[in-house]
Amino acid sequence: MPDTDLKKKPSTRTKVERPKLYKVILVNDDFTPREFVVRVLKAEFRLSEDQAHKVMITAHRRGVCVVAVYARDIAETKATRATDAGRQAGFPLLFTIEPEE
Ligand code: TYC
Repeated sequence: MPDTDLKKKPSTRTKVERPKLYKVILVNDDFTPREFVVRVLKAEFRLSEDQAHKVMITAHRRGVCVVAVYARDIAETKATRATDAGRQAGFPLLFTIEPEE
């Protein structure tokens, strides 16, 4: 029996990490029109009119609202695109991302 067992099988229990999820957060401001916020939420996050209105009004009243949760690259892309849509229309609309607990 050699000291090193060359026939040892590789572990079949390789750990697979679940990708971390990120929240996309809508931030309130005093300038972006409500209808514009709703339009962006529907277009970028595929929310219904009703869902989009609820998210917009929650951010309006409380300051922020979680829009949706995604893998990091998708959350970053959607937050950037939605923020850019506001900027292109001349509004300070802001979406940020934050890791889930
Ligand atoms: N507070 C804005 C207004 O009164 C509407 C608004 C809601 C803007 C949510 C941004 O994330 C926001 N026109």
